[in-house]
Amino acid sequence: MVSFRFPFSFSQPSQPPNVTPRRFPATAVAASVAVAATAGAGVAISLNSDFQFLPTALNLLTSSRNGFCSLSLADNSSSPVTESRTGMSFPAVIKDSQRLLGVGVRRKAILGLKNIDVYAFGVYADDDGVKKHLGEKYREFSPSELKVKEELRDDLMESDVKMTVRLQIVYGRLSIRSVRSAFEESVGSRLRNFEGSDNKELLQRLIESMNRFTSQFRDEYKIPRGSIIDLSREEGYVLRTSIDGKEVGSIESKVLCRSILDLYIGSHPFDQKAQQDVALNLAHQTLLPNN
Ligand code: DAO
Ligand code: DAO
Repeated sequence: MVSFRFPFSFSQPSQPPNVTPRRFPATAVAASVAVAATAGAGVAISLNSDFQFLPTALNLLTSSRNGFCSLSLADNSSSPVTESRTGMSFPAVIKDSQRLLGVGVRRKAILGLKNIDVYAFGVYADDDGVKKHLGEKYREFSPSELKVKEELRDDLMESDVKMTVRLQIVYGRLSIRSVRSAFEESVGSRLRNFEGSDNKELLQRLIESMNRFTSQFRDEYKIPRGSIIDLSREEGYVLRTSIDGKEVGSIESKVLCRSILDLYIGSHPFDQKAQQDVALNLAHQTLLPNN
């Protein structure tokens, strides 16, 4: 059997209960869209195309570029990857076939002042699913062309390739209430993607699935530091949520799956560097030959 080297790259900064079901009234959504649109207007987020793929002769290779070090892992490496800022470790493969494409940190400003690290995250995608759904369409491209192709990430987000975003909680005082409102704020701000009359139905569907999703978060759930939350897209656009391996619920919604993935690998991600790592590793995964 031929052993094929799959050069994963992970960037690393140089330093190292009373639930009241909430609803999204149309007015609140409209306000959120307006705020998001205004906030986004003056911000230009550009993809750093200077991110370089590093060939790997060694399992781990470190190199400095633009103030970042990149960690490269060889193909089939089963070594976990540590997110350098938080020290949280992510397995290379989960659920038998979903491979880690990138890790990052979700930070949030409290009271507009201090930024806290809320959780570290890892983005995983099913090996065969990626090759099957994207391989044919993109086979003419080189890895360096492909890694900057936004359409590749878009296609992955639209597809029903099995994926998981694993969150590992860093901030020790998270309440379910703050998770619920952060989720509403984050995904709510993505609703602008569905603005316009053609998309009214889609917008309505997203709002309904957001409501179903947040009604899964019961106040009695505890998510102390170290908790692992898996947000998995399964076949048929089913979003399955689990906390420390225990299933919390599942919801079928293509638009909700897409909107959640958009937070991590869309064009305005929580962690730009993580999104770039995912883009790079996804490009390589797409171009791997079938076994
Ligand atoms: O204590 O009020 C506070 C600050 C909490 C910030 C919460 C951010 C929540 C982010 C979502 C976490 C998803 C698991
Ligand atoms: O970081 O702002 C954000 C959005 C995170 C989405 C979090 C979904 C968390 C699901 C937690 C379930 C807890 C019961």
